[in-house]
Amino acid sequence: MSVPPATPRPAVFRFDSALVRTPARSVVRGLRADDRGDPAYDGVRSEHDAYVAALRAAGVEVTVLPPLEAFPDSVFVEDPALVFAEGAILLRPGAASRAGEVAEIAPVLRGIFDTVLELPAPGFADGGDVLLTPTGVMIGLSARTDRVGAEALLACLDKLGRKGTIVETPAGVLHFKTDCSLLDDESVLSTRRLARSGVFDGFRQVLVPEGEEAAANALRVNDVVLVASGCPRTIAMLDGLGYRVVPVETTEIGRVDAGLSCMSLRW
Ligand code: CIR
Repeated sequence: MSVPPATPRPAVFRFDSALVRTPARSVVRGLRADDRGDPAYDGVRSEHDAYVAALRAAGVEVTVLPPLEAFPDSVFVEDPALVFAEGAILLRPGAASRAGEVAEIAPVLRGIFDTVLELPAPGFADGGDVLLTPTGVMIGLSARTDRVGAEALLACLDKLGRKGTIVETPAGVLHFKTDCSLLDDESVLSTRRLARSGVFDGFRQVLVPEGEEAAANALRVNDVVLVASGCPRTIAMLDGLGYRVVPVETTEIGRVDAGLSCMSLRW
């Protein structure tokens, strides 16, 4: 009997589909580490619209879910679930006010994926702490993702045929991916404080310039890299390295700690 050749997985930054959620008016009361004032709702909406347009321009079919007023942070769909081409995992967000977002996104994911796993209690894990790389899935421990949650997530990933490793997030950093993103098959964009931990040894490391730490949460989607438009030195650096950079404004949504990965689920 001949064994069919294994189908190689496409590059981890190749996506056909994405889910996003329209920001609720309550987004102005979203969680934040430092209070720099509430975001203006209209500004959040137009930044979100531009983000969706950038994903579509990158070749992704984007499904827009309706706003959830009861959940101010529900625009950040990356945190309550993880998705891969082979299935989804419903997570347990570490912020109490966000726990109910899982029940809201669960039926949507069950309608899309044949396999939907559930992270078991009692641990917690946020999708913002999970970085998919060509060599495996990194899970950062943080104030939102605890060791019990991370270990339960390793078991879920194993069921999907994915290998995970548990790493540390620098103290005071919201999520692991607040400080990093994948640029291509061998390169990561990282803050200096995260790279210093050695977590990316083995990768080509591109460091964001001092003062532009917010740029580290970029988003590689197909042939382009979405980067916060308020970080011109990072944009120039990536441009100089040959990446096709698409600047996306995050001024208002950034007041509630948005990055570019956290506003979509992609597969
Ligand atoms: C929160 O604190 O949960 C939201 N205000 C921001 C979440 C950002 N998510 C992410 O980076 N994955």
